[in-house]
Amino acid sequence: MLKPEIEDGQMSLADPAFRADVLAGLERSPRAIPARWFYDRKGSELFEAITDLPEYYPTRTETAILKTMCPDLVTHVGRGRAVVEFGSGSSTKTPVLLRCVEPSAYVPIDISGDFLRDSARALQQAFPDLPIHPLEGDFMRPLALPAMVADAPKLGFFPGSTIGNMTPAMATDLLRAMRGSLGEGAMLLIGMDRAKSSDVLVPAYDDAQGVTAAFNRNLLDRINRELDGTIPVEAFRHRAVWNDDRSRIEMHLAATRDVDFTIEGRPFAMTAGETIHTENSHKYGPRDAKILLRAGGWTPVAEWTDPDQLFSVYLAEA
Ligand code: AVJ
Repeated sequence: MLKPEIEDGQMSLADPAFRADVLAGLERSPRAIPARWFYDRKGSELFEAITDLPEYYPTRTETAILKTMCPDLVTHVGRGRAVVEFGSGSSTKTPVLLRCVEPSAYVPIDISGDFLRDSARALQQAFPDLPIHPLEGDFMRPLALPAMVADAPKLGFFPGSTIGNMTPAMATDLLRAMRGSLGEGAMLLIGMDRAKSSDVLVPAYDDAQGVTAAFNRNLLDRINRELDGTIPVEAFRHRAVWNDDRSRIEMHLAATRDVDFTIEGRPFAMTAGETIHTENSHKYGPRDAKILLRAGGWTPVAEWTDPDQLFSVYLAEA
C-alpha cells in the first residue's frame, strides 16, 4: 500500500501511470482521480495516522477480530497452508494471522517492490523460520505464484476493507483473479467494513483533527510536486459524503473559489463548488458481502464480527 519515493526531499521521476490517471481524470466530467495515488511517502504516513484516530474504527476493530477468531479460524483452515497476502503486509494484522495459522510459507504481493522487500525483511526478523517469498506485481491481474508454494494449499488474505475502494464490478473481477491465482482448494480471508449509520461513517472519514483532510489534499501536493502542477491547494476543501444509494463513503476535494492551474503545462479551470472525486469506500452488510463473494466465484464458509458489528471478516472457499 505504501509507495516510497526515492528519498525524502529528492524529486522522484513521475510515474507515467500517475500522469495518465491525473490528466485523464481532471479532463473527465465529473472529475475523478483513483484512490491508489494517495499513497506516496507522505500519504502513507498520513494513512498510518488515520488508523490511530478515535473516529477511524476499521483498523483497530479488524485487528481485534483477527485476534479473537483465531481458534475458530484454525478449525476451518487447519495449519500449514501457504498464506498469500494481497497488498504487502505492512500492518500489525499480518503477524496476528501468521501466528494463528502457522503457514508453510508466506507470499506478500505488492506493486511497490521497494516497500515489499522492506516489509518482508522486517517480518523475517519476527518469523525467522518462515519461508517468505515476496512477489512484485499487480494483484488485479492473475498472477503466477512462486514455484516453491505450487503444491501447498493456499489461504489468500485481503484485510483492511481494501476491496471497498473498488466498484462492485471491479471487486468481482478482482475476486475472480484471486481465485485464479490461488488455485484449487484455496480459501480466502477477507475484511469488509459494514454499512452503518452515516453518523459513524462520516466522522471516520472527516475527523476532528483534520488528518483525513490532509490525506486527501496531499494528493494535490503530490500532483504539484511530481507533475509540475500549480494547483492552489489552499483553495480546496476536504469533503466526505455518504452515498446511500451506492452504499459508499465518497471523498471529494471541493474548490472554494474559481481556480485556474496547469499540470505539466496543460491548463485547467474549475469553478467555485466544483469537485474532484478522490475515493470510494464501499460498505457491505453481511448479505451484501456474501453475494459479492459468490459473484466473484467464492463460497462463504464463516463470518466473524466485533460486538458492535462495525466490521466483518469472511472466510470463503474456492
Ligand atoms: C485503506 C481503502 C481501507 O477506505 O477506509 C481511510 C482508506 N481513506 N480514510 C478506507 C481511507 C480515508 C481506507 N482503505
